[in-house]
Amino acid sequence: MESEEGGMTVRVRESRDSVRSVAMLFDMVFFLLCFGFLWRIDLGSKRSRVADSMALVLHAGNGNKNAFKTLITAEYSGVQVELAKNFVMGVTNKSPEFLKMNPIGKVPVLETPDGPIFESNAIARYVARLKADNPLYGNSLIDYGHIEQWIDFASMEIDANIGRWAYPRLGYMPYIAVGEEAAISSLKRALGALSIHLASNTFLVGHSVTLADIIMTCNLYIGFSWIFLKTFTSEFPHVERYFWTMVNQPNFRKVLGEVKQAESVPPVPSQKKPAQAKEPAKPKEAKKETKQEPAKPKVEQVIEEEEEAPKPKAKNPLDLLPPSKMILDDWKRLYSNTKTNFREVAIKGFWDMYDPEGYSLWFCDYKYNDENTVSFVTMNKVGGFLQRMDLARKYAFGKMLVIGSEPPFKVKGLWLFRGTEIPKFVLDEVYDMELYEWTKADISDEAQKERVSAMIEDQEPFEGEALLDAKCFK
Ligand SMILES: N[C@@H](CCC(=O)N[C@@H](CS)C(=O)NCC(=O)O)C(=O)O
Repeated sequence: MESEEGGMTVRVRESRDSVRSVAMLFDMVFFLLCFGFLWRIDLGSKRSRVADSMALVLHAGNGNKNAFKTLITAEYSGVQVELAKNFVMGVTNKSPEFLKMNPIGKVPVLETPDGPIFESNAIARYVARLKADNPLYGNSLIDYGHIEQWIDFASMEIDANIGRWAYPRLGYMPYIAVGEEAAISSLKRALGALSIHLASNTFLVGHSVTLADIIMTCNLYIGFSWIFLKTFTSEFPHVERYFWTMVNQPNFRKVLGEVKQAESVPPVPSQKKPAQAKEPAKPKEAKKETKQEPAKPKVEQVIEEEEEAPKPKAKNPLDLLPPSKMILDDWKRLYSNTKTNFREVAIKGFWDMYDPEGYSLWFCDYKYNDENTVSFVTMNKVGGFLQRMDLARKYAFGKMLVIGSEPPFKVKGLWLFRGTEIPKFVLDEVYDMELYEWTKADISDEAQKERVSAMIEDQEPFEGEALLDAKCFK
């Protein structure tokens, strides 16, 4: 009996347990359905709240290929995105407000009602997802997988190798011949594979533009615009066909405008390598003989920002100033030709020629010296500034000193400008000007006059410190 009872008890308990399990299962299914439904509503309403809100603000300069990814995605997705107003590369992205959005200080960053997002691919993905069932993400799970596959390929195999080839030539990294060779060889391997895929596919995935095409095209854009000559791309005919088809799609054209292929590869910049930079300064004579670097292409458009320096206007207001007894070219010639007794010949000659009514002297002091932690990056930064000053060559002479034997290095300079003020077109068009504190030299003050002489001469030690580099703009 007992055992039967026991058996009965067990059976009853088993059947009660199974009823409870079924009930729990129902509860769970019900809960999941409700919760999932609510979650979907929540995501849907968030999506529409963000998509319907005012335009999302994208922080980047005009012409940044990483920002293009988002702007093109927004065109395809019907999402409003606008570039932050008054963004100045190198200034805005170093501000405390910007660093709160992206601690690494790089652009682009997208501001959303739910907080900022950095990393250009992540931003483009987010904008694509603001449109429910966006065709930019394909029509199936496998499409989605392939889209992500090509996005990674575009970043790791294409963009990274274009960067390793182009950026040293554009002055953003030290140039190392074997590094360039390796980058070109990896790039050829990737473009070869891409060309084979595109031989039988108009788009990377499926039969219409996807996010993968947008990211791939923006990455190829830097290559085609700066470094891929026709002789190089003709080895990859399907990539050529693909690229030109994509950049001519209306939504791409709206953002990229007309795209032109590079006609020459930027020359290798004649830069000091980091290792050489630590060597003691060379004797003055040797320094003076150093030729001015050949004009390099304007690189801001590629990495930083893209604020292209407009060409000098035909009639510069400085040409309308009363004639000066100081002939700038005479001074530049004296500077270049003085090989010995620099103080007695060139510096004395400078003060004999100097006309404070027709010219002015300015000290500049870099505002962010604590960021100058890497010698060659600091020197490249100064080199970039001098390239951008190219438009003032007829009206200016400058010396830029990189000071210190240990990081952070200080950057200080001296500039001679035509006119008694810093020319307006220089302030307007050379964004680096804002990165420096400018003080007019008062040459009635002997100490300031001596400082001018010391800077022209690259006197070392300068203000008690060694010189890492001295660049001349003439
Ligand atoms: N992986 C990042 C790269 C961002 C990046 O390198 N941005 C450059 C401009 S295109 C920049 O902000 N450079 C400034 C710096 O390095 O301080 C992305 O895709 O957003």
